[in-house]
Amino acid sequence: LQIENDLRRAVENKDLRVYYQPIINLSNREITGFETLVRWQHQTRGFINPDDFIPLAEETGLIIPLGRFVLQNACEKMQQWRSAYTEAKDWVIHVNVSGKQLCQSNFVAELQAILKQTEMLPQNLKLEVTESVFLNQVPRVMEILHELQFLGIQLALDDFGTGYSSLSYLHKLPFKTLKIDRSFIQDLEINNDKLGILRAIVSLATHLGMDVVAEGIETPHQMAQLKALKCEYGQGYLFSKPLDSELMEAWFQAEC
Ligand code: G
Ligand code: G
Ligand code: MN
Ligand code: NA
Repeated sequence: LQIENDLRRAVENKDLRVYYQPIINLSNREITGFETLVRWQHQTRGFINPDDFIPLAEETGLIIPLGRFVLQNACEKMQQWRSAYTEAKDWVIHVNVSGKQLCQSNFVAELQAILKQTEMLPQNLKLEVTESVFLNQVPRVMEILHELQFLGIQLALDDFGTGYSSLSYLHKLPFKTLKIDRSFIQDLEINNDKLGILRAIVSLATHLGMDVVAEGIETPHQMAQLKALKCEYGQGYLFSKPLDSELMEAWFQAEC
């Protein structure tokens, strides 16, 4: 397949860009961290979004070198920012990790090597996984998640509410953070059911001692509604869309 060869070459040549989107404390609008989102800079097709190549990367195993590249870049950038900005002391960098990547036999060892090499503290890294990682190899996934927790790396359950949300496992797993999928934040102004679901999710997470991040906040009204529900953190176009590191730095200097 042409596209597969292109992706293989892109990973080898590092024709990938790492974008960052701020995660905001809704009560004081301070930055608490960033989510890392990869883009593929294709030679003829321009920027390709991850939804259009992560599945292929998973199928072909290219997710392993691709994921390593993203982690390495994210940790390096976070360390640069930490030394450049006083505000950055407690920032946490979020990195998406797919099931195949997580279950790779030397994932934890490679991650530790990256942390060591970049001198990054494990508590400043948060890995985001979706519920789909539990579709197979549940005992193995549990084991790895607990191993990561033991190392002090934080974990977030991403896209909550879209998948196979089994409430029964939530309290057994070492997730520090619940990220509410943006479909629950869209049309919040006009949809009372969504408000009810959101209230229930925030209450559930809070009772389990988890932080909550609302994704896809686009309007001040959505932000106000989330604050009223005591949702503490958010991300979305209202604050900033995902930007490359140079533009993110410019945004930070203008806003903060
Ligand atoms: O903007 P956005 O199109 O960036 O991201 C789409 C999806 O791609 C997100 O749901 C995210 O989980 C996934 N994604 C983005 N970057 C990465 C990455 O570095 N690794 C993995 N595994 N998934 C990613
Ligand atoms: O990993 P995850 O599926 O949560 O990735 C977040 C996705 O949401 C990325 O594709 C990112 O570009 C997108 N996104 C981030 N903020 C907003 C927003 O405010 N509105 C919309 N429509 N998408 C957003
Ligand atoms: Mn995510
Ligand atoms: Na999400």
